Amino acid sequence: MPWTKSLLAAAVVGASLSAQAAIGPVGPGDLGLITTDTATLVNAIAGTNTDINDSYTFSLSGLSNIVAAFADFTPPNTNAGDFSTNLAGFAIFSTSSATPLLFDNTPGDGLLVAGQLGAGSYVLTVLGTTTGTLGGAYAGGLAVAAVPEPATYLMMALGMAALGGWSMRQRRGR
Ligand SMILES: [Ca+2]
Repeated sequence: MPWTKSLLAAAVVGASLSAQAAIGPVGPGDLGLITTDTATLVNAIAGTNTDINDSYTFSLSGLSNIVAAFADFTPPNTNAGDFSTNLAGFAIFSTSSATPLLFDNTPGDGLLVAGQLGAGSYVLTVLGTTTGTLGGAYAGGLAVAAVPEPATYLMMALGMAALGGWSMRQRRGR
């Protein structure tokens, strides 16, 4: 493959993949605008039988694919006691509605959601209770990837067609 064609192909692939960045680890609070990022969300809560009701707010500028997961984080026991959590579930709400859009309240098979959300402001809530003598902790992730708009697909298709035509001309010219 001629190097100019390789460069062109690399540019087309590069344009179709947005850079994936990392946020955190961060505790409850405002994550700001997320376009295509993976946020690591963690918290440690002191005391046995302490209710966990943590909120993470974020906003999206357009239709996005969302994957989020949470798990009890249990470090090894120490002489001072143990540290564990009973997570009940988590949910993502629009800030303008009390109805969860994505949620998993069945921790037995793991806590995971996947779906799409449009532009807007959201709050992700984590619920549970600490069960360790020292308290508990959890760790989770929120992965956001922008869904390409139809115009982007059209540009990619035109780019592919241009590449194809260029390649045909090259072969005929030989
Ligand atoms: Ca589940």
